[in-house]
Amino acid sequence: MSKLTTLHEFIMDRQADFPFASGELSRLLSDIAVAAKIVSKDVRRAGLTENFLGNEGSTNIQGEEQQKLDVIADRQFINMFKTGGEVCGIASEENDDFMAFTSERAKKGKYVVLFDPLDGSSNIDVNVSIGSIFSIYRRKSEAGSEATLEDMLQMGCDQVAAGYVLYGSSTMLVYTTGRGVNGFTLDPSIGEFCLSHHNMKMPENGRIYAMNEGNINICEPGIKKYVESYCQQTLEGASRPYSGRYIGSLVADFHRNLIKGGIYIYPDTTTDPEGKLRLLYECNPLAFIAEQAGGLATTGRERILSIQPERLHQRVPFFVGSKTMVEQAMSFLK
Ligand code: AFP
Repeated sequence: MSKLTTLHEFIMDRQADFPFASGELSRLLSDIAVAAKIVSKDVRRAGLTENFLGNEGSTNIQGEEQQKLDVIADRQFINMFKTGGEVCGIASEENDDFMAFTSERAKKGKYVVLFDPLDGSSNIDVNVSIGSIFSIYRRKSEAGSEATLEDMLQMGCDQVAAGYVLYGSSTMLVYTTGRGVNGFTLDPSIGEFCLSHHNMKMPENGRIYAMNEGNINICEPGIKKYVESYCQQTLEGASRPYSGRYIGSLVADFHRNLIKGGIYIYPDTTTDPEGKLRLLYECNPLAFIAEQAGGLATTGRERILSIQPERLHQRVPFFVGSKTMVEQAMSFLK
């Protein structure tokens, strides 16, 4: 029987890749894993207690109804970051503004974290996979001072690490620090994330497309053409038609495509002219992982990781997945 590598061991081994690292990033990643285990425990019990299911009765900055678990997960992650000492400030999809931590210890923290505590939360009540997504940057402001908006509005290519936790048929944590992508499955019997997907690579091509096709007539004609006359075209030898698969939970759709090959599209529409997904909490972290795994992530026209963010809750169109498929989809927009 081969020896299990726990996430903690893996993080410690990888610390040697960064010769001048002081261990803060390693501790931060370990803190995220602990918060993820606590959220996973709550998600797994969601149907059993009224405290976890249903609306919180509030809306977030984007006017979306907050679910009870959205709020619980948000508090859990914030609490972990606030007390860990590595993070000077955070921005969360669930909160209007960013949060600069005020304790002397936190003000010395090197990092900021931007995150979506529970993505796909409209799926919670129906027991469909959901996820948490995080993105870590080195602060721009001086250590010892409070975090600033400039710390939060950094380009995706400056991410130090990014990852997601998928609460699916098992709970998985997938992350990158810019040296490949690795996936860890939570073994509930020992309460540890264990290395299960080493050096993940997204197949260069695939035959799955994921899109909310209810929007097909309100997005630009090139997308309709790509879906109807390319993805759905019957072409022997070209593995078409593709299979349409849409969970409506970005982390789950992305994870499936990462493993099997595929494309996920959330374009701009006449009702959402900037698209629906948020650059800082959803697109940048998944774009970093996609590129590290050999895939591509664009707005349909430009690389996601090269966008200079202007606002915390900025939205962008999102095309992410297998390289050949994303390039093909983009060619319909030209
Ligand atoms: P919710 O968190 O509100 O369920 O939104 C999920 C999400 O941001 C992303 O995870 C999905 O892929 C996408 O939105 C689904 O959006 P549509 O319901 O418009 O297809």
